[in-house]
This record gives sequence, structure tokens and C-alpha cells, in this order.
Amino acid sequence: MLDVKKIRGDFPIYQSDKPFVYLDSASTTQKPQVVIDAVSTYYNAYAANIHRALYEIGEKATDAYENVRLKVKAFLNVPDTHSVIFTRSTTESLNLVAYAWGQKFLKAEDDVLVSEMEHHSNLVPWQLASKKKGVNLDYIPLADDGTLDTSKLGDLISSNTKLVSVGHQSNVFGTVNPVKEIIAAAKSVGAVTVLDGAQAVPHMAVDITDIHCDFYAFSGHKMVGPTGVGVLIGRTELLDKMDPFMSGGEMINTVTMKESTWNDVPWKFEAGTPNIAQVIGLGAAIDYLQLIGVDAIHDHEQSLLKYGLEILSQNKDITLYGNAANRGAVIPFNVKRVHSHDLAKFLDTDGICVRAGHHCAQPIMNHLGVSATARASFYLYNDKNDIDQLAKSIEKTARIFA
Ligand code: 7TS
Repeated sequence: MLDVKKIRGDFPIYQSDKPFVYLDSASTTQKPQVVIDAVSTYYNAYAANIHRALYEIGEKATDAYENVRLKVKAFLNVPDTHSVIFTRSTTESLNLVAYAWGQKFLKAEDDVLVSEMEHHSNLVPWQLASKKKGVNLDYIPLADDGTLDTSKLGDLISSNTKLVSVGHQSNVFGTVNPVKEIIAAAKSVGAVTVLDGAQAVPHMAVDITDIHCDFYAFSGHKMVGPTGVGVLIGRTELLDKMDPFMSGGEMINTVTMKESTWNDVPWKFEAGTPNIAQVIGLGAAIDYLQLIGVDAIHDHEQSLLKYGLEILSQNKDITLYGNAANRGAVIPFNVKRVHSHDLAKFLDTDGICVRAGHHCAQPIMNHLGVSATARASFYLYNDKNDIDQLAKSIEKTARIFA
């Protein structure tokens, strides 16, 4: 287990006497002082635009921003620095692919394959693309244990399949999907592969070279970084062929009154002044996670998951959802007679933060036959005591609704 007391010392939000049991890291994570300092130091000491200012602080800002590209490359073993595009979020990264690749390369009657497990941000962009282009959208079905039924892959993937996009780790069940198997099936018919890594990168060692997908998306704020920064990793040959997603300053090479030519990748996809401070903050977040050790964080979360499942399953009023063998530290559940929104409000009176609702994954809720669930998710700053407090507060709430 990690030294949680020491880790909490790094996070200003834990320095108050108020009860604070934060179990919603799948939604967004708390920020260590080093990340806050990296953001504020940029604003305090070298706030300048990048790629244009020829004075000292401008060069410093440019170096700091571009250095984070190298950090992302090293952190995820990305083959090529030019593959790393800074966006605002996973949502923007996936929309970038759906528009900039989808609008150019999808044709009527092509098939696009996603899964029934997707977060809406890896679903709605493909629904829009499919409506616009007349493309068929198919789904890898969800099995009752919260895994994907990949036995259907052979039927679902054909020479007509042009793109396959799935989540690496589910934000509802925590299920780690067999992405290499899915990518191999997609590649066997020449389909482009996209992974939504929003829930994977913060919690496990991810090796892009090994996974060998064409596009991979994630968000900084779910990995102790700032909000407003995401990443899209894309295969450079594909990025080169795609049209820009947004246009304006910085993404051009030449502009005349008649037409424009584009900057090289990745800058072709970073139009306008980017979120400079947030990208620099992401760099500090990567440094921090590497200092603690991503494998150590993963092991710590796994022991919390095991303990959480053990404790919560002792309460007969609790229904737990999902039972994947390969699973991250996310526990969705409901308590008999208590709507998850009421539960979350009652838990909050004990200082416990859990998410309640459909988790931006309504097809999963439909599959489970519920409108909503509560969800506890863990990270490096959680400990077993957090789980004990959650269990106690659930029992107390269930008694009120008895
Ligand atoms: N994909 C997955 C798997 C996610 O869990 C989320 C956010 C997103 C995409 C979108 O990320 P964003 O940074 O662009 O918003 N998931 C959640 C969640 O589970 N609760 O709140 C946000």
C-alpha cells in the first residue's frame, strides 16, 4: 500500500479539519500542490504566448509547453513526438477524430463499431458522424457481468468496418477491456482504431507502442492535472492526411486572400492560443505520478477495490454491478429503497463524495434496467478508512429510508 498520509500531505484540499472522503476520482481528481504551483508559476513568472514571442519569457513558455509533449511521449511510450496533440479534454480529442477523420474518410454504408459500454463522449460524436454520412453504427454488446461480449467480434467486424472505437477502461464498471484483441480484429480488416483512455491513463501503465492503436484520447484532470487539457495521440500518417478540426492562428503554414496551407502535425490541430498553463500543469501531474509510480498506484487501488467489494457486499441492502476479472478501482452500486441522488446527498452530510446518476453512459443504465447508480472510485490518496466510512454512512442512510 502507498503511504497515504504522506501523499495527502501533497494535496492542499486534505489540509483541513473538515471530514473529507473523496471517492469520485473517476469524475475528476484532486490536485497536488506541485501541479497548482506549475500553473500559478506560469501566470506569475512567465505568462506569454507560445510559438511567436521572441523575448525571454515567450521562449520559456514555448519550451515549457513543448517539453510536456516529450513528457507525454515518454510516459506512454508513444513512438513519435509529432503524434501528441494537446486538446481541451478527452471529449474534444474524440470529437477531433470523429470530425477530422470521419468527415473526410467515412462514406455512406460504411460500418463504425463502438460498444454498449461507452461514455457518451465516445458515442455521441459517432452517432452524429453516422447521421451526417449515412454510416451504420454497430455496438459490441455488454454482458451482464460488465464486460464486453467479444465472442461477437467475428460477426461484427467485416471488410465494411472502417473504424472501431472503444473505451480502454469503463468509467461505470471499471472493466479493463481486451483492447489488444479488439484492435487485432479491427486491423485484420484494415479498420482505423480509436481508444478512449480517460479512465486508463490515470490508473495503469499504458504503452501506446505495444497497444498499437491509431488514436488514443485522455484528459489531464482525471490524473491529478488541471481541467482544460486533454491529449489526442494519433498515428502521424493518418494525422497528415486529415483535414484540420479547427482553423485560425498557428495551425497554418501560409495564408493568402484566396487559400491557406497547413502547419505540420501536431500544430495543425492546435489552432489558436492553447491552454498553455494547463498543459504545463499536465506536465507536473505526469512528473508527480511517475514519482509515486504508476504501478504502485495501480496496486494500491487494486487492494482498495478488493477491500471495498468485500465490505460493501456484506450489506444486504447494497446491489453491486459488474464483476470483471480485469477491473480498475470503480464500484457502481445501488442501495435498496434509496435513489442514488438521495444517497449521494446523505453521504455528503458525512463529508463523503460519490457520484450518482447515469455517469454519461445511459446505454449501460438501460442494460442494467436502472435509471442511475451510485459510484465510488478510488485513487492514490484513498485508504481503507475511506471505505469504512462509506460503508457506515450507507448503513446510516439505509436505516433512515427503512
Ligand atoms: N471517456 C470516459 C471513459 C470518461 O470516463 C469520461 C469522463 C470521458 C470520456 C470524458 O472526459 P472529459 O474529460 O472530456 O469530460 N467521465 C466522467 C465520469 O465518469 N464522471 O464524470 C465524468
